[in-house]
Amino acid sequence: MRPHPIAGKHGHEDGWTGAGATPKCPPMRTATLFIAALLATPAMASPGDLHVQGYANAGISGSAAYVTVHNGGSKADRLLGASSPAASSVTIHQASNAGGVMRMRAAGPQTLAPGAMIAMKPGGLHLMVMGLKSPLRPGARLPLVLRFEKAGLVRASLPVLPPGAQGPAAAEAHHGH
Ligand SMILES: [Cu+2]
Repeated sequence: MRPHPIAGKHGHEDGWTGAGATPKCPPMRTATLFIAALLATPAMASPGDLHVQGYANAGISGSAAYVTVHNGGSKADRLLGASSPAASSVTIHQASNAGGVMRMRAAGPQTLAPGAMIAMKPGGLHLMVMGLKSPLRPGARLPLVLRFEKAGLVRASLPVLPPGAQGPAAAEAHHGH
């Protein structure tokens, strides 16, 4: 996916439509992931070593979610992708500021060494949530499924914060297992 410049701030807040940035994610694949998520048992996902926290921004048709994943186990893992039953697609994105112009692009799998952490934050790594089936209001929760190479599917429920809010410390994700 080619970089798409976003003038000024990173525009994931209310009103952002995602025009021109439709990810290549066939509906079939999303459906398959969702079904897999429903069938996964806690034993299959074995998320015990992966600790997920985070939050999502409020949004109308699209939003951004920010999670931190700490690997408390002794084996490396990789975050391969994500999905949500509340959205048509969730893509790992990387934002960067080049000469005052905020850009973002699809990021590949994120390696997670033992003891290490994937730390998403505004202006950096984030999850692009597109095609919300209903608007995300502050106070609601966004169901999220993270797909790992070794641990499999790890579910979380992210609190939805007002646009522009930051503060994963005040918004611990509740594991959905
Ligand atoms: Cu993005």
